[in-house]
Amino acid sequence: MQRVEQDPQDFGQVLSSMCTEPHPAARDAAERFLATNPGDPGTYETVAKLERRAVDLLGEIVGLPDVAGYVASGGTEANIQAVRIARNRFETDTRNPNVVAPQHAHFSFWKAADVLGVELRTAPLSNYTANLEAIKQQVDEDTIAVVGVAGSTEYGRVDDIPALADIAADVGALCHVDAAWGGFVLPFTSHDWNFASADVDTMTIDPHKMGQAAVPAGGLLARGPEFLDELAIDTPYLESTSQVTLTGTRSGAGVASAVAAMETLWPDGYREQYYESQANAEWLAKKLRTRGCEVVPPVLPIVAADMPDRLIDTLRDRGWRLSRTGTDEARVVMMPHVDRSMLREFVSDIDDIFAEFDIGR
Ligand code: 0PR
Repeated sequence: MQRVEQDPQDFGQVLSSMCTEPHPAARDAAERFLATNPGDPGTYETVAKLERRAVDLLGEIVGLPDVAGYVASGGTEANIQAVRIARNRFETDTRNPNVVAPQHAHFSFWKAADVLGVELRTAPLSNYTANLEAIKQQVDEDTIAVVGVAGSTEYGRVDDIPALADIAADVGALCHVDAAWGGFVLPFTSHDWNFASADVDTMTIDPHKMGQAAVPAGGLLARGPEFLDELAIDTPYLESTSQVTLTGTRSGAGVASAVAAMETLWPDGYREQYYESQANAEWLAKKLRTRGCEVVPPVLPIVAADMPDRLIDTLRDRGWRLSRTGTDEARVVMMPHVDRSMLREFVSDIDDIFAEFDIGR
């Protein structure tokens, strides 16, 4: 049988991932809790308590200290569950439920719509954020949720969350904010994105992205426990009597590492990381512009730049893990492992390639 590589990749050339090296404290906690299951809180009490601690810490980060929620497998599960909350809440009111989201909503909402049998209506953007007029045109009396994105996957842009929450309230729908990636950088910006600044009902925020926890550690949060009650399923033979999560057995490692990361880094460590990542984003944007590439201004630490196809292909051949946006820009996500020295190597490779081939800049 062919031998398969047993070591994980290193992060030295990973430019477009939203995963990163977990903080050492998070790595250590994950290892200690590998064989625990927060899905059975009666048996695994310690990790169940840690999960409540994780939610409390997330509550501080999102401006709602007594927030309800749980540690999910990731942003996809949290988004699916948020749509499920809305669907179940309005089950008796509407036969054709729809969710209205700006076009840059993550593809997990398409999964949610498919699994839950709701219609997903997307509205065009203007200047990389939700166009409020277009959203208004899509909502109606069958709308169960309006989605806002706080840190879009491709460009790191933030929708006008208070305005979207108002639109949701006008039609009696819930407002869900997807801050899966942005949630750990937005507290240090002036954006209105959280429960304190708008009538947000549910939110996705993932410790396993900018939170520097081990995978899997996502977060689903809700303004109150009654929202989670919409998800409750009886569990007759467990010591606990019901479950609100989508998956059954869950990762205690993810929960413990999320707590360890947040206790270590909130708020000062995350603040420093945000400043460093944002400075790196602006540094790279400038370097790329002076090399003739058009760059989408990085509002949060994600840089998207138009690069010649041949440049991108050659960078990939040289080992850089670089993805492209839907409109083909190269996209660099300033995760904690993407530091200045790595970016210097990246830019130096770009210069090399420009020199080697006469690529039109
Ligand atoms: N919401 C937003 C705004 C996201 O960016 C993502 C993932 C999700 C939800 C879904 O989160 P999970 O993947 O945790 O379920 N965004 C990244 C993406 O789709 C995920 C990713 C992570 C991709 C690491 C590649 C990678 O190497 O691009």
